[in-house]
Amino acid sequence: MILVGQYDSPFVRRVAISLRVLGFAYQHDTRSVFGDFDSMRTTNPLGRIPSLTLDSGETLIDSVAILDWLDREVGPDRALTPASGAARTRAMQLIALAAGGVEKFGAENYESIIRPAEYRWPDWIARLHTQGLGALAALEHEDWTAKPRLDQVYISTGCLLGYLALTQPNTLRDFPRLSAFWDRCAAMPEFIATSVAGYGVPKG
Ligand SMILES: N[C@@H](CCC(=O)N[C@@H](CS)C(=O)NCC(=O)O)C(=O)O
Repeated sequence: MILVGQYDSPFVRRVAISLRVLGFAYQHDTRSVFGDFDSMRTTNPLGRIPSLTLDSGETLIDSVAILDWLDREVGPDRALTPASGAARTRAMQLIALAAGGVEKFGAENYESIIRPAEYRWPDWIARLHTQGLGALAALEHEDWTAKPRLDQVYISTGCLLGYLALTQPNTLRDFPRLSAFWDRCAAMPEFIATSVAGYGVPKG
């Protein structure tokens, strides 16, 4: 299997950590969505990451679809998200908050880092930040010490927090439970193996 995309993308990172937790070996293709845009579009028509090329040669795109495939591949007993019922509904809601937070803080970072300064719209950037904070506030209510192993709620939330630690660490200061959870994640082998020294945008 080949995982395409750099680990500064929390969507790539949550796939990488899921692969590791589930015991899948993979190669890592570190082409950049920005620096290697034309090449990336030959892997994913949307020109974004992550993609996962399976041993069959088929390429899956989008972390949601990839994580769904991984869970089905290992079966319900080992899946990282409950297969059905209220437990699945609840997990999917928390994962949606985590992924939505990544989308909003990610868009904020793109708007404030990539967009040329003269074209930036402060009100829009503030709106994106408020939306991201909404996800953090909702997730802060959860008990982040309850589960003994990494599941998809923990992995996706940990990747959101890791992204914030990398790009805007001060944002985490007002969320003590999430900060403590991030400290735990950052010490786990799966997170250490997928850590990056700096934020790769616009290069990565
Ligand atoms: N819904 C997608 C979102 C993927 C995504 O937004 N990836 C970002 C990196 S974090 C990307 O490729 N951005 C470059 C672009 O969209 O031009 C997923 O879950 O995989």
